[in-house]
Amino acid sequence: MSEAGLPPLPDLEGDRGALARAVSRVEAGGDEARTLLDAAWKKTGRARRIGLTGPPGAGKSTLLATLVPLLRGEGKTVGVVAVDPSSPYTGGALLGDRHRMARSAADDGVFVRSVASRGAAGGLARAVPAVLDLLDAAGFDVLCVETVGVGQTEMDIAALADTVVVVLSPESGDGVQAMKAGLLEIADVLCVNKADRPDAATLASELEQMFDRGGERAWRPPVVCTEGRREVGPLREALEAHAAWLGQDDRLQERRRRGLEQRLQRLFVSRVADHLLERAGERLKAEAAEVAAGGISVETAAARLAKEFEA
Ligand SMILES: Nc1nc2c(ncn2[C@@H]2O[C@H](COP(=O)(O)OP(=O)(O)OP(=O)(O)O)[C@@H](O)[C@H]2O)c(=O)[nH]1
Ligand SMILES: [Mg+2]
Repeated sequence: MSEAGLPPLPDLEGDRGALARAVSRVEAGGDEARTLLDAAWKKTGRARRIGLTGPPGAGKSTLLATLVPLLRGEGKTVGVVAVDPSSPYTGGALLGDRHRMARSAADDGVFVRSVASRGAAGGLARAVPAVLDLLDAAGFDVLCVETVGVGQTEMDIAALADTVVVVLSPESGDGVQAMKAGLLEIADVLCVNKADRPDAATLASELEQMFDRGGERAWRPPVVCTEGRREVGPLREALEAHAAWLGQDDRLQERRRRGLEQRLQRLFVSRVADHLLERAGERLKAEAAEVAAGGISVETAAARLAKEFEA
């Protein structure tokens, strides 16, 4: 069916079906997605954006499944975007998160969407920021995005979220891993989940010490302990505290401005890269063959190509 007759921005607030279709259009990308996003853009900026990241299995989805009803209880509408790790076999989205959040599924004030990362090399799926913008325009009060913090993605989430929650669990040396991966640097709230496990308190105090040694930060991230399935109150409070802090002066505006700049930069670079790869395809193969034959180093081949396609 042709979409040409559709208004630029359908009734996203009143019609959940229309919203779901609009999200799919945005995910598909291209001109149609951009028309929609241009129309949605001026309605964005109202939603509070919370990002949850952390190692696989730390309890991000479980926390959200408890936090979302809490927010609903406060009268807030909530959009959830879960970015699944792409499967090397199918590239499709894993639906686990969806099922776990089924409790909220019957509620019209909650919208849950799984987005496949589809191998967007080293970064968040390109569509994720756009989907968040669309949900923002649709009037949701709070937007939550869950990503697995294992690679580049954590840096991207900092550009998207007003508040980044890094979720760790006392298992498998999460604390040390997180520090190595640079996760602590982007954390606005540190959430030690699985507080029912014996080592949780130790991990929490280790993290406190890391922050104490880490020098002055304008915002010292609170370390909170949660039990994903039932006790998320401390996380809720920490989110409130960070929101209050962001509300002072023009901190929130400044953070969002920097985030937009970063998004723009990434989109620009990935477009240019796509374009160049397309143009340089044959030459790349030829250079690779020469490298393989032992003629020149990879470095020299890359420099040569870069110079050739510079303009
Ligand atoms: N004991 C205990 N188990 C928990 C707690 N929170 C979550 N879990 C369990 O930990 C496992 C992983 O939880 P998820 O919520 O799927 O973790 P996740 O961080 O979303 O995992 P990925 O999406 O794969 O990165 C599940 O079996 C949960 O039931 C908790 O507070 N205590
Ligand atoms: Mg999950």
